[in-house]
Amino acid sequence: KSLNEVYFNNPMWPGESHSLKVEKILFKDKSKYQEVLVFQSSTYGRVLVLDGIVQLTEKDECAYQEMITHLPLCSIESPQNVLVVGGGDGGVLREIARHSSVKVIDICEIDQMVIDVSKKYFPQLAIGFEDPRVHLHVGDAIEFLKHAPEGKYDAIIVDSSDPVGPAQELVERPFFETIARALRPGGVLCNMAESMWLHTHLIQDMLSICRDIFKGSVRYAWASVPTYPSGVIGFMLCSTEGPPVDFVRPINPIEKLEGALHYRRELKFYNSEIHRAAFALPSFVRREVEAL
Ligand code: AAT
Repeated sequence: KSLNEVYFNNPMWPGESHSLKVEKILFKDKSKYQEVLVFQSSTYGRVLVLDGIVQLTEKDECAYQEMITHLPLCSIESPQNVLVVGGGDGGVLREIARHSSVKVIDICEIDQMVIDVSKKYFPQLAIGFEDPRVHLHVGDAIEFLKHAPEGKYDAIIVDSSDPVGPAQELVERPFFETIARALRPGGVLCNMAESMWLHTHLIQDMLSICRDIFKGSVRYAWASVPTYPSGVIGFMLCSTEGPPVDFVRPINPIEKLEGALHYRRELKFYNSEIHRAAFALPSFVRREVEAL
């Protein structure tokens, strides 16, 4: 294979690649769903890679996990029932657990190998599984949501991989319809929503589907995550019809929640100012979002 074929052939970001120096391969195996790799990098700590795509590094996982969790949970008053789709590393669970109002944390991850690998190599993320409010379901989230009780959840967080492989259907209309059904009126969804530099069309498609289905509000936010393609990641926030949700001004600020800032470990990235700032969009993105 030529270097071009090796480095620049991912359909999600053709023609570019980001590299990290490998100190040591710690784990490599093929699960039923994907290739799972863990390596020690020289500058970002340990790295989890699925099918050749970086899912997290020890150094910058805080930015992604804290944002995808607290953007939705701080936007509603006392969230109680929360569902995580994907997220088998446990990092999002760790963040949800900071919210003492939460009573039930369901998680549906398709790949048992991701969970096992995280428990072994990323204990500071997998600690999320130790919270007694967590109920783990290993299976396809598409099926799980089809059978979820109507109106059960206050918030659903979709921490899924890119839409190639097992996450393909997680960006399609029927999936969003089952999410809306599983949320209570005025419930919120936060969905991983790719890079504004690379995936304009994918983001526009998700936005127009969600504007159709979620009759409350739909907003796009973003944050810097250096090891994701182009160095940023987006989040789509949606609410169902019901008590109105103003995502831009957190009604349930993390700074006022008892113990939340320090629960098991200090918050590293998220605060209320970052929350509000995440919704400020560059002009080209604003035009694309408004053009719909
Ligand atoms: N918090 C780490 C970030 C991730 S991990 C995404 C997880 O979603 C993986 O563990 C994968 O196994 C799981 N997953 C994929 N498809 C499904 C499905 N159909 N049902 C349940 N779980 C699923 C995401 C990083 C984003 C990277 C951005 N480039």
